[in-house]
Amino acid sequence: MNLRNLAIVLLFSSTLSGCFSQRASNVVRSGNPVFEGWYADPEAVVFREKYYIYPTYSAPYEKQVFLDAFSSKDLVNWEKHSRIVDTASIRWAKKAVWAPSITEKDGRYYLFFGANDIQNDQEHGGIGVAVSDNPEGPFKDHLGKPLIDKFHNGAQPIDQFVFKDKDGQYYLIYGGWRHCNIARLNSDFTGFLPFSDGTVFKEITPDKYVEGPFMFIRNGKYYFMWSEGGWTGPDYSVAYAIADSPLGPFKRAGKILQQNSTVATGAGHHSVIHHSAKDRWYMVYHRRPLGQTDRNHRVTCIDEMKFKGDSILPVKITFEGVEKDKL
Ligand code: FUB
Repeated sequence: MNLRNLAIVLLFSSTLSGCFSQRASNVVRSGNPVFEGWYADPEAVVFREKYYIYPTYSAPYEKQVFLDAFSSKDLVNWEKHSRIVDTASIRWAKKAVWAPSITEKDGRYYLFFGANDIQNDQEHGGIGVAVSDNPEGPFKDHLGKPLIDKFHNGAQPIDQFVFKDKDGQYYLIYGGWRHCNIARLNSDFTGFLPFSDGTVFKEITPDKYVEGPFMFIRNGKYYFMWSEGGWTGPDYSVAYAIADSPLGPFKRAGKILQQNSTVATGAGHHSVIHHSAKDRWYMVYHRRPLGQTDRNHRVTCIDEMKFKGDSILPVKITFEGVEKDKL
């Protein structure tokens, strides 16, 4: 185990007589960040009894030409899987390979990503999809071209999240530039199925939305989460809404992840994992270490996420991270 990740928690307990005694208990925790390197936009998932994190390699756009992944059996010890996909195999992607989102379908793994940071419909790029038989790659281009290469409803085609609904329908929820769309994926992820009113891209943008959408279901309700503020600055943060349908409407319930002046700034672009057997929830996100201003100095962290009734409580960001939690 990496010594950096060993946080020794000293528990002080008082005796009945009022005297203090010191009881040392070794609690192994992940530490934050959970692995070394500048990595942002982490998507955490569980595949084959292992936790995986798929982050953006945080660097100048021209150097963002590959994705690494990380796996762990316990949230504490992480193994790096280098270059699970790169622009040599995704020929249309030239730079800014961002914000992976992955799902398993029929034994294959589909990795959605943004590339090229297109600024208008004349530029080439957008959201692509790569496929592999192994969550650790290597991934190959599924289409040989982007899946979404145009702006719809004002949404820049970046920051995709692939969501599987209760009925088995897969959706792509995505969008930068303060607009968020949802679209129904077809069965082989080569395109989209229109909604009953004939539209393909439905806008579901909540108040203050900027980018980085994420969705999960709990107790039958749809929790929609997103990033607010600017990712290059300290105010980047995460808020959420709850609805009865993946299409919303989503009324902003409040902020649940943000900077802490004693821990880190720019905490945002997150994902959530649920250890269902223990009903533990984890927020996996990036943040900027205190005193750092380089926009790319973003590191991947995990802290526990708790609920009160249906509401999500504000997440306490820590240096210690989370306790060892085997699947
Ligand atoms: O990492 C590149 C971009 O930064 C992402 O697409 C945004 O969400 C922001 O985190």
